[in-house]
Formats: sequence, C-alpha cells, structure tokens
Amino acid sequence: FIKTPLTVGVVGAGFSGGQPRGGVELGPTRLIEFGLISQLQDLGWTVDFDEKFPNYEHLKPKEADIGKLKNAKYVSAVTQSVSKSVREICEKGAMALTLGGDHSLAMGTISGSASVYKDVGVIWVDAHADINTPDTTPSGNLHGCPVSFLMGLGTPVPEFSWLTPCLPANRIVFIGLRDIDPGEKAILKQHSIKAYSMYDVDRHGIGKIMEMALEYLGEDTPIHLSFDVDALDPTVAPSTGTPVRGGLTFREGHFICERVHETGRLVAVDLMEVNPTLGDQASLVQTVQIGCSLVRSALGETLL
Ligand code: 6HN
Ligand code: MN
Ligand code: MN
Ligand code: MN
Repeated sequence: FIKTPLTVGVVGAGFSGGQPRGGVELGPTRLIEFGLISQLQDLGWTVDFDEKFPNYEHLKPKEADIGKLKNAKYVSAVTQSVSKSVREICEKGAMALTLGGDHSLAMGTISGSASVYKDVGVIWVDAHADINTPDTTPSGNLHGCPVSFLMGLGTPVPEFSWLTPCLPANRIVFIGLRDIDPGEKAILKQHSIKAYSMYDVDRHGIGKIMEMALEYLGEDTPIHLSFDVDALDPTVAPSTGTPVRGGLTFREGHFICERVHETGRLVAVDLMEVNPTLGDQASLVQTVQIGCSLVRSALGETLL
C-alpha cells in the first residue's frame, strides 16, 4: 500500500463540466487557501503538490455535447488527464488525493487507481448513486454517471473509449444514498450492488455499516474513498450543487474517513462537489472547513 515515508500526491481538479452550476471548479483553490496542504504536512505527510493547478480550458472542445450527454467531450478529455495524474501518483506508492470539482472526475480518479491496484475496492459516499448510464440519465449531467462508465454499463460512448471498464459490480459499496433515480435503482438491483442508504445508516449505526462495508470488500483490498460532500446533511455542508435533506451528520462523515484510515489500506481519496460560490460566506467557510477536516481524518488526524 502506501510507502513510508508517507507521501500524498494532490490533484487539484478544478472542473465543473459534469454539471450545470458554475463555481465547483473553485473547490480546490478554496480548500488549499484554507490551509489543507500545511494541515496535511502537520500530520506528518510529505505533500507532493504543484502550486499551479492543471488548467483544463485548452481541453475544451467546440462541440462538447454528445446526444443528451452534456459536455461529454470535455468531460472525457479532462477525466482522461486526471486518470493519468492519479495513476502516476499511485505508481510511486503515494496516496492520491483529488480535490474536485464535480463528481464526473471520479471516472478519472478511479480508473487511475484501478490501473495500479487491480483489485481496488471503492467506498462511494454520496446522497446519489451516480450510476446513471447514457440511456437512463434524466439530466444528461455526467456527474450523475461516473460509476456506470467505470463499470461499462449502458450504450458505449465512442468518445470515452479510453475508459476501459475497471470496476466490477462487487468492488463498490455506497454509503449515504437518499436520492436515486428510477433507472439507477434498477441497475443497483440488477447487479446486486452493495448500497447502504440513510435508512440503513439509521437502522444499524455508522459503526456497523463500516464493518459490513469493509468485510464485503475483503480484508486485503486497497481502498479508494470517493467522498461527495453532499452525502453530508445540507446543514453540515451547505455549499454544494445538489443538496438533499436527511444526510450524514458531522461525526458520521468523519467516522467513515477515520475507519478507512485505520485499515491502513487507503490508497486514494476524492473530495468532490465543494462549491464555494453557493450560499453565503458562513456556508462557504463551513463547507470548505469540513472538506479539509474530512481529508485530515482520512489521512489519520483523529485517531489516537
Ligand atoms: N452528484 N441523479 C441525478 C442526475 O442528474 O443524474 C443527480 C446526480 C448528482 C451527482 O451529486 O455527484
Ligand atoms: Mn456524487
Ligand atoms: Mn451527490
Ligand atoms: Mn495512523
């Protein structure tokens, strides 16, 4: 897994093309302005981070949509670039930390980690399942589709031919779900995908949910944590593009991060959908600060 001395490679993926609202591309900048890099150094990590963020503008094609898939060519180009960045970090034996940006980026992050760790298990923390296919997506927004693209479900999109299916249905666990489209529900059922909704979190408690999730993925599995801040309740993390009531508490969110850290098998983390332009100043500060603290927890801050 991660080599000592502990090194984390940071990908600042300021990209918003997977959904319609501007502002989420500023997530990485704000997280870093709030001190994330030095916070991780204070935890003892060597942080490999290029001050200048990758600029994706030059990848933007003129005709970006493909059928109803909005910005599909742009999303494909950017996620392919992110995939390469994450792969290179993983190849070095460092942890890959990707700061989003919208969740379509996970096509890049998970294909990158899976190319190095063939049996990687994904813990996907989200209000949404993000498993719409090109056929089922009601919105055409690709941040609602990354999981199906990684799994190779639905009608193939030629522009995404670089993305070969790398995530078998039994290598992902969802936690925090509460807003699933009908087509997504059918896919989860059809492929018997392990998914813990907020009902399950309430019923069992987050401690038990994490034990079940980790046991399901297997005890030797490298873990990729893909954390969408909208998994948290909107009162906890308000500045995000698709908030849904009834989400995870502050502690439940942090517990997930702490528990995966404790396994010693965490190889990649995504922190997605922080949109610092939504809501007032207090909401922005609160959401960015919680983004930083979730990452610190995943990198070992809160365990004694
Ligand atoms: N996210 N299921 C909806 C859609 O448009 O496909 C919402 C997706 C939200 C995606 O929050 O990362
Ligand atoms: Mn998401
Ligand atoms: Mn979401
Ligand atoms: Mn530790």
